[in-house]
Amino acid sequence: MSIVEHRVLGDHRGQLIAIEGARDIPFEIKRIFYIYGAQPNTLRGQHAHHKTRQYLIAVSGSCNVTLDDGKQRITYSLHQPDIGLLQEPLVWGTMHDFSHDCVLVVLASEHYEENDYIRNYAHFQEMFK
Ligand code: T46
Repeated sequence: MSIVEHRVLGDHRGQLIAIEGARDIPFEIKRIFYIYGAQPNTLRGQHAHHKTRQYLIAVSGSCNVTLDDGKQRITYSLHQPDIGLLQEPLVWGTMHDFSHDCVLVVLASEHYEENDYIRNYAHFQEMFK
């Protein structure tokens, strides 16, 4: 779980950020999805993954992400497009406090597979006993 700051390749035309799988983030990218139009008071996520690694970037607007590794819970603020947050497997993630213009892009290490999800927090906690 860590915040990464990316180099901004800007010039008079505007800004550009490039993120390459297995170079700028520690996995090859198999899937990209994004969330937008989330209500400010809504909670997204609220699950962990067995295998999938995720990398989250608020390319527009802002949101908070609370990561819980079974020992500690830390809330990160994603509020600029040049920072991203790595969410490792077996880390419970909750996305919240979305701004109205938030576009949260997620790069994932695996294809979508519902069996990879741990959606019950009690089961998640059991894994650390
Ligand atoms: C995460 C947060 C930020 C797919 O068909 N393919 C996909 O790749 C994904 C991510 C979802 N779906 C389907 C499954 C559900 O029927 O889209 C629907 C909504 O998915 P979910 O309820 O999991 O959405 P969130 O916002 O709670 O969570 C998602 C990701 O699942 C999660 O890994 O970190 O976005």
